Amino acid sequence: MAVFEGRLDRTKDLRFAIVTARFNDLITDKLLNACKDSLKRHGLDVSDESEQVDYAWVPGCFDMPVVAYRMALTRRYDAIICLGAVIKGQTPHFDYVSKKVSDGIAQVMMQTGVPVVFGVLTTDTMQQALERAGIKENKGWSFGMDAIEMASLVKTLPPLNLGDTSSLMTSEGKLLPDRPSF
Ligand code: INI
Repeated sequence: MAVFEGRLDRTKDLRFAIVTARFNDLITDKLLNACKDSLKRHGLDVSDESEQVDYAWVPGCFDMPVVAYRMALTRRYDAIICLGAVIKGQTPHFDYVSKKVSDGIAQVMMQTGVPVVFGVLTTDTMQQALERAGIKENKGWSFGMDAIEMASLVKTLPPLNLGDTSSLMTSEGKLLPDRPSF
């Protein structure tokens, strides 16, 4: 029997990209700060000179999947963390944005094999978002830990058996993902 699980205490060789939405930056700045704090306290270098963590900014959550996809295709990162906040307003916009970002991020993960943390708050009110971004708790902290756990878990899984899908591989044996359909 084999049991596979991620570890939180071996972060020296991990690399992450954090993609943050500027929309609702009152919330996303707080998520990012807590996420960086969590990575730092688990031993990662999050400084401006860091070789371990890179940062990308997108206008809003809807724009995240394409940037996460490009980051994943670089094969530079063990996990990607997407941070955003979609807050319900008077129009159905919330539903379009929240569905697209959740579906898009799931697709990026499945089509590239790179873990992508869904660090997007979806709330009815700004108050609920604030409660999850610092007033009661800060989910940014756990999004950082989720990234470490998933990156570490994927590294421990048995090697891929690609069978007759070798046409999907590069000459180095890496999987070539299909184009995403989002
Ligand atoms: N983007 C968000 O990140 N959160 C929101 O709540 C939001 N709402 O409600 O409109 C939002 N919209 C912008 C969208 O993500 C894109 O940036 C924009 O449509 C340009 O592609």
